[in-house]
Amino acid sequence: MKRILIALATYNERDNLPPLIDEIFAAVPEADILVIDDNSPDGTGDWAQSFSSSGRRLKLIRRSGKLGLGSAVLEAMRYAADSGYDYLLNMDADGSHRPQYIASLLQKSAEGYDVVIGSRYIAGGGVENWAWYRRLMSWCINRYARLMLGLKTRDNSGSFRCYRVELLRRLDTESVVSRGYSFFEEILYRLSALGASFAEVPIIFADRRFGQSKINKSEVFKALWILFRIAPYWTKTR
Ligand SMILES: Nc1nc2c(ncn2[C@@H]2O[C@H](COP(=O)(O)OP(=O)(O)OP(=O)(O)O)[C@@H](O)[C@H]2O)c(=O)[nH]1
Ligand SMILES: [Mg+2]
Repeated sequence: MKRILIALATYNERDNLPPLIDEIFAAVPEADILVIDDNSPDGTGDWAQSFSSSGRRLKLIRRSGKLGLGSAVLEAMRYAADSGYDYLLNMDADGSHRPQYIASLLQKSAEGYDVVIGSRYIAGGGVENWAWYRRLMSWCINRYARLMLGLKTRDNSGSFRCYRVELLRRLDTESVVSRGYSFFEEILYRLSALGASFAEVPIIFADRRFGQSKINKSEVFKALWILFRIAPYWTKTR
C-alpha cells in the first residue's frame, strides 16, 4: 500500500482546521496529515498539538514565526522525502480546497504522473464567487508564469497538488528561491527541469470558510519579481 502524506500549512486557521481534518480523515483514512504552523497567534498550533497527542495520525511542525507559505510547503516536501512517503498531497487549510477532490488527484497520480495539479483552469474546474478583478489577476499571474518559465500547465499558482515523493528526493531544495506565493510556479519549473510528468484534474475553488486571506499586495509584487528573476532568459539553468 502506498504511503500518503497530506500537508496543510497554517497561519491563523483555528476555526478552519478542525473540520477540515475530520473531512480529510473521512475521505482518506489511510493517509497521515502534516500541519506546518507558523506560530499562529490564534492558537491553531496549540489545537493541532493537542489533537496530535490524542493519538490520531497527525504530525505537527511548529515554526517560530510567519516564514511564508512556500517555505512551509518546502518543509513538507523535505519531511515527506525523509520519512519514506510515496505521495505528498498539499492543500490550503482554509476550506478552499475541498477534500472531495483528493480521490481524483490520487487516482491520477496512481496512473504514473509525477505532479498532479488540482486545476481551476481546465474543463470542469473553476472558482466560486470571485469578483472580475480577482479572476483577472489570477489569469494574468498564470499567463505570466507560462511566459516567464515556459510552463505548459494551466493552473500554475494553486497549491492543491499531489507530488510523487521519489521525484522530490531529486530536487535540490537549496536552489528554490521562493519563500512566498511564487513557490507554486517555481516548483513546477524546477520539477519540469528534472523531467517530471504533469497532469491536471478539475477542482472548484471555494471561498475560505472563516478568517482572512494572508495574501497582500506586497506578496503579489514579490512573487512577480521572483518569477521574473528566475526566468531562463537571463539564467543559464535551461
Ligand atoms: N505556515 C504558513 N502557512 C501560511 C502562510 N501564509 C499562508 N499560509 C496558509 O496557506 C494557505 C493559503 O493561504 P491564503 O491566505 O488562504 O491564501 P490564498 O488561498 O492564496 O488566498 P485567499 O483565496 O484569499 O484565501 C492557508 O492555509 C494559510 O493559512 C505562512 O506564512 N506560513
Ligand atoms: Mg485561501
